[in-house]
Amino acid sequence: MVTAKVALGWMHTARFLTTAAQLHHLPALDVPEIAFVGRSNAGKSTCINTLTQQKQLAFASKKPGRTQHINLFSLGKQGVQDAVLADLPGYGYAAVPKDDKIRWQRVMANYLVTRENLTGVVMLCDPRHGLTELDDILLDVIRPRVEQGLKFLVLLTKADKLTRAEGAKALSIARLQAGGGETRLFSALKRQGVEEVAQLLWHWSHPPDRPVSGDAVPGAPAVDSDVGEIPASIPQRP
Ligand SMILES: Nc1nc2c(ncn2[C@@H]2O[C@H](COP(=O)(O)OP(=O)(O)OP(=O)(O)O)[C@@H](O)[C@H]2O)c(=O)[nH]1
Ligand SMILES: [Mg+2]
Repeated sequence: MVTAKVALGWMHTARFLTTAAQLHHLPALDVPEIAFVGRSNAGKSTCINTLTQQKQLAFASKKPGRTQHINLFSLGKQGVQDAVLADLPGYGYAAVPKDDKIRWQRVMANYLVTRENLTGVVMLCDPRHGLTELDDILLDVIRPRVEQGLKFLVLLTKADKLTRAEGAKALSIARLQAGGGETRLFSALKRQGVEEVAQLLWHWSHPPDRPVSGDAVPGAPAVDSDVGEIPASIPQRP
Protein backbone atom coordinates (compact mmCIF):
# COMPACT_ATOMS: atom_id res chain seq x y z
CA MET A 1 0.00 0.00 0.00
CA VAL A 2 1.43 3.36 -1.04
CA THR A 3 1.58 5.91 1.79
CA ALA A 4 -0.81 8.86 1.82
CA LYS A 5 2.22 11.19 1.63
CA VAL A 6 3.51 9.61 -1.58
CA ALA A 7 0.03 9.49 -3.15
CA LEU A 8 -0.70 13.14 -2.27
CA GLY A 9 2.77 14.19 -3.48
CA TRP A 10 2.04 12.49 -6.79
CA MET A 11 -1.37 14.17 -7.01
CA HIS A 12 0.23 17.55 -6.34
CA THR A 13 2.31 17.22 -9.53
CA ALA A 14 -0.87 17.75 -11.57
CA ARG A 15 -0.60 20.37 -14.30
CA PHE A 16 -2.88 21.41 -17.12
CA LEU A 17 -2.35 19.38 -20.29
CA THR A 18 -5.09 20.31 -22.72
CA THR A 19 -8.76 21.06 -23.22
CA ALA A 20 -11.05 19.63 -25.89
CA ALA A 21 -14.65 20.29 -26.91
CA GLN A 22 -14.79 17.18 -29.05
CA LEU A 23 -13.39 13.68 -28.71
CA HIS A 24 -11.21 13.78 -31.79
CA HIS A 25 -9.42 16.79 -30.34
CA LEU A 26 -8.15 14.72 -27.42
CA PRO A 27 -4.53 13.60 -27.81
CA ALA A 28 -3.93 9.86 -28.01
CA LEU A 29 -2.06 8.92 -24.84
CA ASP A 30 -0.56 5.69 -23.56
CA VAL A 31 -0.63 6.46 -19.84
CA PRO A 32 -3.55 5.56 -17.55
CA GLU A 33 -6.39 8.10 -17.66
CA ILE A 34 -8.87 8.60 -14.82
CA ALA A 35 -12.12 10.37 -15.65
CA PHE A 36 -14.24 12.38 -13.20
CA VAL A 37 -17.89 12.18 -14.21
CA GLY A 38 -21.18 13.09 -12.60
CA ARG A 39 -24.09 15.46 -12.58
CA SER A 40 -23.49 19.14 -12.97
CA ASN A 41 -22.59 20.73 -9.62
CA ALA A 42 -21.76 17.35 -8.01
CA GLY A 43 -18.29 18.68 -7.14
CA LYS A 44 -16.00 17.16 -9.80
CA SER A 45 -13.78 20.18 -10.33
CA THR A 46 -13.60 20.88 -6.59
CA CYS A 47 -12.63 17.25 -5.99
CA ILE A 48 -9.78 17.50 -8.51
CA ASN A 49 -8.56 20.72 -6.90
CA THR A 50 -8.70 19.13 -3.44
CA LEU A 51 -6.91 15.94 -4.47
CA THR A 52 -4.18 17.89 -6.28
CA GLN A 53 -3.97 20.48 -3.48
CA GLN A 54 -4.24 23.26 -6.04
CA LYS A 55 -6.88 25.96 -5.67
CA GLN A 56 -7.61 26.73 -9.31
CA LEU A 57 -6.42 23.80 -11.40
CA ALA A 58 -9.93 22.83 -12.46
CA PHE A 59 -12.55 25.56 -12.57
CA ALA A 60 -15.13 25.08 -9.85
CA SER A 61 -18.19 27.27 -9.56
CA LYS A 62 -21.46 27.76 -7.72
CA LYS A 63 -23.07 28.10 -11.12
CA PRO A 64 -23.83 24.65 -12.57
CA GLY A 65 -22.48 23.92 -16.03
CA ARG A 66 -19.12 25.60 -15.38
CA THR A 67 -17.06 22.85 -17.00
CA GLN A 68 -17.95 22.63 -20.69
CA HIS A 69 -14.93 20.91 -22.18
CA ILE A 70 -12.95 17.80 -21.39
CA ASN A 71 -9.95 19.11 -19.48
CA LEU A 72 -6.89 16.88 -19.09
CA PHE A 73 -4.28 17.21 -16.35
CA SER A 74 -0.93 15.40 -16.38
CA LEU A 75 0.45 13.65 -13.31
CA GLY A 76 4.00 12.55 -12.69
CA LYS A 77 7.20 13.72 -11.02
CA GLN A 78 9.86 15.80 -12.77
CA GLY A 79 8.06 16.25 -16.04
CA VAL A 80 7.50 12.52 -16.52
CA GLN A 81 3.86 11.97 -17.33
CA ASP A 82 2.65 8.72 -15.77
CA ALA A 83 -1.12 9.31 -15.63
CA VAL A 84 -3.78 11.78 -16.66
CA LEU A 85 -6.89 13.08 -14.90
CA ALA A 86 -9.88 14.08 -17.04
CA ASP A 87 -12.44 16.60 -15.74
CA LEU A 88 -15.64 16.09 -17.71
CA PRO A 89 -18.59 18.45 -18.03
CA GLY A 90 -21.49 17.55 -15.77
CA TYR A 91 -24.76 16.24 -17.12
CA GLY A 92 -28.37 16.81 -16.13
CA TYR A 93 -28.26 20.58 -15.75
CA ALA A 94 -31.84 21.68 -16.42
CA ALA A 95 -31.04 25.01 -18.08
CA VAL A 96 -28.97 23.45 -20.88
CA PRO A 97 -30.93 23.32 -24.20
CA LYS A 98 -32.14 19.81 -25.05
CA ASP A 99 -30.05 19.47 -28.24
CA ASP A 100 -26.89 20.38 -26.34
CA LYS A 101 -27.76 17.85 -23.64
CA ILE A 102 -28.19 15.06 -26.17
CA ARG A 103 -25.00 16.05 -28.01
CA TRP A 104 -23.07 16.03 -24.78
CA GLN A 105 -24.48 12.69 -23.63
CA ARG A 106 -23.25 11.21 -26.90
CA VAL A 107 -19.78 12.68 -26.51
CA MET A 108 -19.64 11.35 -22.97
CA ALA A 109 -20.82 7.86 -23.90
CA ASN A 110 -18.36 7.74 -26.81
CA TYR A 111 -15.56 8.88 -24.55
CA LEU A 112 -16.32 6.23 -21.94
CA VAL A 113 -16.65 3.46 -24.52
CA THR A 114 -13.79 4.33 -26.87
CA ARG A 115 -11.07 6.12 -24.90
CA GLU A 116 -8.36 3.48 -25.08
CA ASN A 117 -6.18 4.53 -22.16
CA LEU A 118 -9.16 5.02 -19.83
CA THR A 119 -8.20 3.09 -16.69
CA GLY A 120 -10.66 4.30 -14.12
CA VAL A 121 -13.86 6.28 -13.66
CA VAL A 122 -14.69 8.31 -10.56
CA MET A 123 -18.41 9.01 -10.50
CA LEU A 124 -19.26 11.89 -8.19
CA CYS A 125 -22.68 12.05 -6.70
CA ASP A 126 -24.31 14.42 -4.22
CA PRO A 127 -25.74 11.94 -1.68
CA ARG A 128 -28.62 14.29 -0.89
CA HIS A 129 -29.90 13.56 -4.41
CA GLY A 130 -28.64 9.98 -4.69
CA LEU A 131 -27.72 8.27 -7.94
CA THR A 132 -30.06 9.65 -10.59
CA GLU A 133 -31.43 8.20 -13.82
CA LEU A 134 -28.59 9.76 -15.80
CA ASP A 135 -26.05 8.26 -13.39
CA ASP A 136 -27.67 4.86 -13.95
CA ILE A 137 -27.46 5.26 -17.72
CA LEU A 138 -23.80 6.09 -17.40
CA LEU A 139 -23.23 3.04 -15.19
CA ASP A 140 -24.85 0.91 -17.91
CA VAL A 141 -22.54 2.45 -20.51
CA ILE A 142 -19.38 1.56 -18.59
CA ARG A 143 -20.53 -1.83 -17.26
CA PRO A 144 -18.99 -3.86 -20.12
CA ARG A 145 -15.66 -2.12 -19.59
CA VAL A 146 -15.85 -2.60 -15.82
CA GLU A 147 -16.27 -6.31 -16.49
CA GLN A 148 -13.06 -6.11 -18.55
CA GLY A 149 -11.13 -4.46 -15.73
CA LEU A 150 -11.99 -0.75 -15.84
CA LYS A 151 -11.70 0.57 -12.28
CA PHE A 152 -14.67 2.34 -10.83
CA LEU A 153 -15.36 4.48 -7.75
CA VAL A 154 -18.58 6.16 -6.65
CA LEU A 155 -17.68 9.19 -4.56
CA LEU A 156 -20.43 10.67 -2.42
CA THR A 157 -19.45 14.33 -2.28
CA LYS A 158 -20.28 17.18 0.12
CA ALA A 159 -20.32 14.66 2.99
CA ASP A 160 -19.94 17.63 5.35
CA LYS A 161 -23.64 18.32 4.75
CA LEU A 162 -24.64 14.93 6.16
CA THR A 163 -24.79 13.61 9.71
CA ARG A 164 -22.82 10.43 10.41
CA ALA A 165 -26.00 8.38 10.25
CA GLU A 166 -27.07 9.97 6.95
CA GLY A 167 -23.59 9.37 5.55
CA ALA A 168 -23.65 5.70 6.52
CA LYS A 169 -27.10 5.27 4.99
CA ALA A 170 -26.12 7.04 1.74
CA LEU A 171 -23.06 4.82 1.54
CA SER A 172 -25.01 1.59 1.85
CA ILE A 173 -27.59 2.68 -0.75
CA ALA A 174 -24.86 3.70 -3.20
CA ARG A 175 -23.06 0.38 -2.61
CA LEU A 176 -26.16 -1.48 -3.73
CA GLN A 177 -26.67 0.72 -6.78
CA ALA A 178 -23.03 0.80 -7.84
CA GLY A 179 -22.72 -2.98 -7.76
CA GLY A 180 -19.06 -3.94 -7.79
CA GLY A 181 -17.19 -0.63 -7.77
CA GLU A 182 -15.71 1.07 -4.72
CA THR A 183 -17.84 3.59 -2.81
CA ARG A 184 -16.60 6.34 -0.47
CA LEU A 185 -17.74 9.49 1.29
CA PHE A 186 -15.83 12.63 0.33
CA SER A 187 -15.78 16.22 1.53
CA ALA A 188 -13.59 18.89 0.00
CA LEU A 189 -14.58 21.22 2.82
CA LYS A 190 -13.53 18.87 5.63
CA ARG A 191 -10.91 17.03 3.57
CA GLN A 192 -12.70 13.77 4.33
CA GLY A 193 -11.63 10.84 2.15
CA VAL A 194 -8.85 12.81 0.43
CA GLU A 195 -5.96 10.55 1.43
CA GLU A 196 -7.84 7.32 0.69
CA VAL A 197 -8.92 8.50 -2.76
CA ALA A 198 -5.40 9.71 -3.62
CA GLN A 199 -4.02 6.29 -2.59
CA LEU A 200 -6.67 4.44 -4.60
CA LEU A 201 -5.99 6.49 -7.75
CA TRP A 202 -2.25 5.94 -7.32
CA HIS A 203 -2.84 2.18 -7.26
CA TRP A 204 -5.11 2.33 -10.30
CA SER A 205 -2.35 4.16 -12.18
CA HIS A 206 0.52 1.99 -10.94
CA PRO A 207 -0.56 -1.64 -11.24
CA PRO A 208 2.15 -4.10 -10.16
CA ASP A 209 2.73 -5.29 -13.74
CA ARG A 210 3.42 -1.77 -15.00
CA PRO A 211 6.84 -0.73 -13.66
CA VAL A 212 7.34 3.00 -13.09
CA SER A 213 9.81 4.42 -15.63
CA GLY A 214 13.40 4.27 -14.38
CA ASP A 215 12.26 1.89 -11.69
CA ALA A 216 12.81 -1.50 -13.31
CA VAL A 217 11.66 -4.48 -11.32
CA PRO A 218 14.58 -6.93 -10.96
CA GLY A 219 13.98 -10.09 -12.93
CA ALA A 220 10.80 -8.79 -14.54
CA PRO A 221 10.58 -9.04 -18.33
CA ALA A 222 10.80 -5.73 -20.19
CA VAL A 223 7.44 -4.17 -20.95
CA ASP A 224 6.20 -5.02 -24.46
CA SER A 225 9.21 -7.30 -24.96
CA ASP A 226 7.15 -9.62 -27.13
CA VAL A 227 5.64 -6.87 -29.24
CA GLY A 228 8.84 -6.16 -31.12
CA GLU A 229 8.36 -2.45 -31.49
CA ILE A 230 9.44 0.59 -29.57
CA PRO A 231 6.55 2.05 -27.53
CA ALA A 232 5.53 5.51 -28.71
CA SER A 233 7.17 8.22 -26.64
CA ILE A 234 4.94 10.31 -24.42
CA PRO A 235 4.60 13.92 -25.55
CA GLN A 236 6.18 16.26 -23.01
CA ARG A 237 5.13 19.81 -22.28
CA PRO A 238 7.77 22.35 -23.26
N1 LIG B 1 -20.12 21.93 1.25
C1 LIG B 1 -19.43 21.48 0.21
N2 LIG B 1 -19.55 22.08 -1.01
C2 LIG B 1 -18.85 21.59 -2.04
C3 LIG B 1 -17.99 20.47 -1.90
N3 LIG B 1 -17.46 20.18 -3.11
C4 LIG B 1 -17.96 21.10 -3.98
N4 LIG B 1 -18.81 21.95 -3.34
C5 LIG B 1 -19.52 23.08 -3.95
O1 LIG B 1 -20.38 22.63 -4.98
C6 LIG B 1 -20.43 23.56 -6.07
C7 LIG B 1 -20.11 22.88 -7.39
O2 LIG B 1 -18.77 22.43 -7.39
P1 LIG B 1 -17.98 22.12 -8.75
O3 LIG B 1 -16.70 21.48 -8.33
O4 LIG B 1 -17.87 23.32 -9.63
O5 LIG B 1 -18.94 21.06 -9.44
P2 LIG B 1 -18.79 20.32 -10.85
O6 LIG B 1 -19.27 18.93 -10.64
O7 LIG B 1 -17.42 20.48 -11.38
O8 LIG B 1 -19.85 21.12 -11.74
P3 LIG B 1 -19.92 21.24 -13.35
O9 LIG B 1 -18.60 21.73 -13.83
O10 LIG B 1 -21.05 22.19 -13.54
O11 LIG B 1 -20.27 19.90 -13.87
C8 LIG B 1 -19.45 24.67 -5.70
O12 LIG B 1 -20.20 25.74 -5.11
C9 LIG B 1 -18.56 24.03 -4.66
O13 LIG B 1 -18.01 24.95 -3.74
C10 LIG B 1 -17.86 19.87 -0.59
O14 LIG B 1 -17.14 18.89 -0.35
N5 LIG B 1 -18.60 20.42 0.43
MG1 LIG C 1 -16.73 21.24 -13.15
